[in-house]
Amino acid sequence: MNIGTFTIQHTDGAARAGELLTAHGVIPTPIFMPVGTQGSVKAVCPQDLKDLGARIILGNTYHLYLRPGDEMIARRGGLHRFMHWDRPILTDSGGFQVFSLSALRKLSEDGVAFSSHIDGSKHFFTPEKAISIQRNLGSDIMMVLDECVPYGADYQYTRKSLERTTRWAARCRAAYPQGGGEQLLFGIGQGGFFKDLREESIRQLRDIPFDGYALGGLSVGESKAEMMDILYHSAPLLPVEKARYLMGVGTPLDIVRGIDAGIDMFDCVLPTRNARNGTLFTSEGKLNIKRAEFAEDDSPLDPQCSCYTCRNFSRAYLRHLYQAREILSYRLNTIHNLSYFLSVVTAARQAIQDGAFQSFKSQMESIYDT
Ligand code: PRF
Ligand code: ZN
Repeated sequence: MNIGTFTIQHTDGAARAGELLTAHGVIPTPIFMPVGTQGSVKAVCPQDLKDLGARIILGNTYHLYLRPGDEMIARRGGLHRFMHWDRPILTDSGGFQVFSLSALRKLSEDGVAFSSHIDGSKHFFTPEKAISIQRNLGSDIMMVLDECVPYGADYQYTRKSLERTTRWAARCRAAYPQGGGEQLLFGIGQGGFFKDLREESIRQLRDIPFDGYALGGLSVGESKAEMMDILYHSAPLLPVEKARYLMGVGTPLDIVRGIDAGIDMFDCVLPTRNARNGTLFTSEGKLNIKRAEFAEDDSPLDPQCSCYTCRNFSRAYLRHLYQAREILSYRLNTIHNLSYFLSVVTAARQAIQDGAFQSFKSQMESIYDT
């Protein structure tokens, strides 16, 4: 089979169990992608990620371009070799990070000018530049440069913005024509919180041949109800035969609902970031390891979990590490949270195969309320 081939093996309602073929191997879907912004999934080694069963990780164009530089990484054989990770990598295009991290950004038809959050130096991203950086990084899946419209943007602004995002997507595709190499390129739908604009964005993007299609602009400050409304409205409009990716989402329940809406791929900093502040996701819900009630609790963090952390350490020990600000706290907590998020998508995949996805979803809704 060719790189880029997406096959759907089972469906259960709108939920799909499939496989996406990339240059560094097959990704089973639904999938959760741990975030490795700067060429490292914080607090864990590539070997840990393999032991956890991670199949693909995410890297960021914006960060790696600024430091250490995409050309520096290219001279070392690309991001896989540089960070010693031989499974697939997806890179975000930089657009979203420019808007969330950099100061003094200025948008024009040609691209976005911004200053570095590290040293204030000035830079300019165009769609072509975003592709050239991701080519240097050598990611398996590249994302088009887009504008993630801020929450609360009005109708006119959102319409103008999504049209420009489509033109940028076409320029990204032209800079890297389909079949131009071993890397895949995904389009990104925007349109804010207006259903007709979401429809328009996807309709325009569908005319450009991408290897997969993402929904951007969600989880940007809106209520859960608003996000779900747009998600369930938009996901079915994405091409059915291509991989679908919900960017930067979300909680375990958001992911399960995303799968229910027909999404295949997810990424979020939640498991890794929350691990470092002591918030742990378990088969019994969310738990904060700081709490006094765990001071002498000798039970495993999650009795249902078979990760390295849960097999070997008590809640009392994990609380102690957290209180003492030991580096190992970050590592053990991250191993568990990633293991949990990966187990959720694995269980969802199995439930889809078994035709039991709705009962799986109900079970998740009984554990988590958001
Ligand atoms: N666009 C890009 N990356 C993203 C987003 C987006 O809209 C989001 C929104 N949740 C997260 N990451 N390029
Ligand atoms: Zn665990």
